[in-house]
Amino acid sequence: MKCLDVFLRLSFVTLIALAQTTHEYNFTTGWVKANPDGMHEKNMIGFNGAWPLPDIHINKGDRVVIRLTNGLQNLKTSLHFHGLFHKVSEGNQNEMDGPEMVTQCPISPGDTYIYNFTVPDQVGTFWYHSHSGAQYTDGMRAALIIHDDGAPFEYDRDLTIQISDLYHKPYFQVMEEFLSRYNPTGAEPVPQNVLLNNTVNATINFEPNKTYLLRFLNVGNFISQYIYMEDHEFTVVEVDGVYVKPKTTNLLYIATGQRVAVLVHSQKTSSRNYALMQGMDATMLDVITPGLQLNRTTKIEYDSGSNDVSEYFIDSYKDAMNDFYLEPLDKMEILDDYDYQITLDVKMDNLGNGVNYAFFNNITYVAPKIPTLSTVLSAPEDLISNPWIYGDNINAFVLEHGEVIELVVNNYDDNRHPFHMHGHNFQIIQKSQGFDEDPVPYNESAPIEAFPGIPMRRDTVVLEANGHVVFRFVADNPGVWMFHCHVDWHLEQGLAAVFVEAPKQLRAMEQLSDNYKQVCRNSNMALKGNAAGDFRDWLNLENLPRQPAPLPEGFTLKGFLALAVSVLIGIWGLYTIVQYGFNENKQDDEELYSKLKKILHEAGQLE
Ligand SMILES: *[C@@H]1O[C@H](CO)[C@@H](O)[C@H](O)[C@H]1NC(C)=O
Ligand SMILES: *[C@@H]1O[C@H](CO)[C@@H](O)[C@H](O)[C@H]1NC(C)=O
Ligand SMILES: *[C@@H]1O[C@H](CO)[C@@H](O)[C@H](O)[C@H]1NC(C)=O
Ligand SMILES: *[C@@H]1O[C@H](CO)[C@@H](O)[C@H](O)[C@H]1NC(C)=O
Ligand SMILES: *[C@@H]1O[C@H](CO)[C@@H](O)[C@H](O)[C@H]1NC(C)=O
Ligand SMILES: *[C@@H]1O[C@H](CO)[C@@H](O)[C@H](O)[C@H]1NC(C)=O
Ligand SMILES: *[C@@H]1O[C@H](CO)[C@@H](O)[C@H](O)[C@H]1NC(C)=O
Ligand SMILES: *[C@@H]1O[C@H](CO)[C@@H](O)[C@H](O)[C@H]1NC(C)=O
Ligand SMILES: [Cu+2]
Repeated sequence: MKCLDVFLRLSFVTLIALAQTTHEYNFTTGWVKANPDGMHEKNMIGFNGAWPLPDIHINKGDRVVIRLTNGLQNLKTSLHFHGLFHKVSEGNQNEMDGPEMVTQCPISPGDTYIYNFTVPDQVGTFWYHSHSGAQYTDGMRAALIIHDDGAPFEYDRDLTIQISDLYHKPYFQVMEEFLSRYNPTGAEPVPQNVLLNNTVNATINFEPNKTYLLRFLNVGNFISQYIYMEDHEFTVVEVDGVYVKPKTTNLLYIATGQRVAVLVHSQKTSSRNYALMQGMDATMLDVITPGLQLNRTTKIEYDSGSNDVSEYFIDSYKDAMNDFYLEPLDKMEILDDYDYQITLDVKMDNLGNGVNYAFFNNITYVAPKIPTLSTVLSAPEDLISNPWIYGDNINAFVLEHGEVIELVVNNYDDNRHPFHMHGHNFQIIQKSQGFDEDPVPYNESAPIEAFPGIPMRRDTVVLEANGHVVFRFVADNPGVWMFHCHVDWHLEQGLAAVFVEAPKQLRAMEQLSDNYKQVCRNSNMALKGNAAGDFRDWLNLENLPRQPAPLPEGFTLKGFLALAVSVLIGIWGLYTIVQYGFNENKQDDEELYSKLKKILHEAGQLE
């Protein structure tokens, strides 16, 4: 990795003499052997032969140029800059956002995509990661820190700390086993470990009587983590790139995609070491596999001579800081009412192939034939605001420029989901607790809590089990922006929507680069057309890629298979299960189900 610092001309747009530094990187992806937890060697996705990937440190106003060459032999790739706005009104381009099939074509093996953008108005803790499949699970991710000379707090040292989960198998294999009819309940893969800074034996050095800025980022795929430290208090000062009124706490809860920066004042004098703890949110696990270590200890080293630290436990996780009660330092008030309300109901269920999918409003996201951005930029003027052309299975919503959007997300699932919005952060105006039994959707006539006068804003927010959240934001950033669960397994199950924001304004300002077009050509994707790739009949979605058909009426696969399996084990033993179609190659689904049904009829278990 090399970084060229090039001073560009004075900015004549703002008429202020601003020296802009360009940080230039040439990265080639490739598999790198690693053993992150000391228990299992596996291939991780590195850049230029090295893993972990480098953190990127820049200053407010700088330019970043990354030439990303795909050196993986048979996988496509992409890079997303999590939390950045890429405002076209500031000279940026929507095509720099990264998610494949949304704002770019996937980068084919051997091809290069140039990410080239500035960060005019954002500071704080961000990160970058692949946005192709669940690829970043295998390490294609690192921090992106935008330093700010004018930060509203002081500290002696600044440390970036990634936390993540680790799967021993390659991500595509874990995904195949997960999205399978042999996993009809959709039980998420249980990670083998959690890491801190991509290892299990990081040491953090502290000097006495100093103030540290610790930037925690959860760059994992799935599991949320609690963070706490023996005999040290956290003062939260920044969350997802938003400065907040300082708030002290002993316990942080950080879901995947989220960032929390805290000030920690070290002990006045000290001759011993302390424990920094990571705790898995075990409520997200369907099963706690034997031997799974839920807590991990990292040494805060004051005195390198003294012994290792021992685990340090707290009584309960109940008192974790609740981001709903944070307040942005800029005191931006709640957006007055809304112009357009969008409600998304989250549900998990099986489709006819027996696989468990995730749904917003009964629709599971299936990527279109060409990136949605290509559709926006090639559509006939009179159809550009018609959500139909973007496909009826990507949950497309067209937002008019300047509208206040209210986004209601109701959870009809009993797991937590950290929802992430591209291109924006949003005000959190309602955030319910979790519920064990019946889902509690948002009731506009009876909000569970008074709206906050100065709501917290961030780009990734946890939706609690069976609960709801309500967000507001202004559609002032023309672009195609994805809204999705940041549990990558859930994203792969289809838990995503796409906001086509101010398409007319976008088209007036966005010019697809030659590089964008080249990458599309090399992945055999047309540059014009609707979601089905049709540019003759724009309303025809016949060739749209689709999810499998639903299960027949009254037929819940989950219950059915559970019953079938238990009955079969009871009657014929495990051998029979193998005989009766749990043999991927020999049976198609219809056959499998009719056989199972027949067996159950005979056993008198099903009328
Ligand atoms: C990156 O690659 C480009 C194009 O191949 C080359 O011109 C440039 O010098 C390289 N930059 C660095 C920092 O290696
Ligand atoms: C932990 O650190 C030791 C000493 O630096 C090193 O030899 C070992 O490989 C590390 N283990 C892991 C799992 O990183
Ligand atoms: C990056 O964008 C700037 C501004 O449009 C342009 O001047 C520069 O040539 C671009 N760099 C690359 C490597 O494309
Ligand atoms: C974590 O790793 C990054 C490099 O990836 C390094 O810059 C940082 O200092 C490390 N953090 C700690 C606390 O050691
Ligand atoms: C700690 O630091 C503060 C400010 O730098 C200083 O005033 C104080 O004397 C220090 N205390 C000790 C015990 O070193
Ligand atoms: C993990 O940490 C939590 C919180 O400190 C504690 O309650 C729990 O007992 C620990 N679990 C294990 C298995 O050590
Ligand atoms: C989803 O499907 C269910 C059952 O068919 C139906 O009751 C419900 O209204 C649908 N929800 C939406 C938002 O379309
Ligand atoms: C919503 O709240 C209003 C006012 O309390 C109540 O009358 C109504 O029944 C509630 N609606 C639902 C669906 O619970
Ligand atoms: Cu989720």
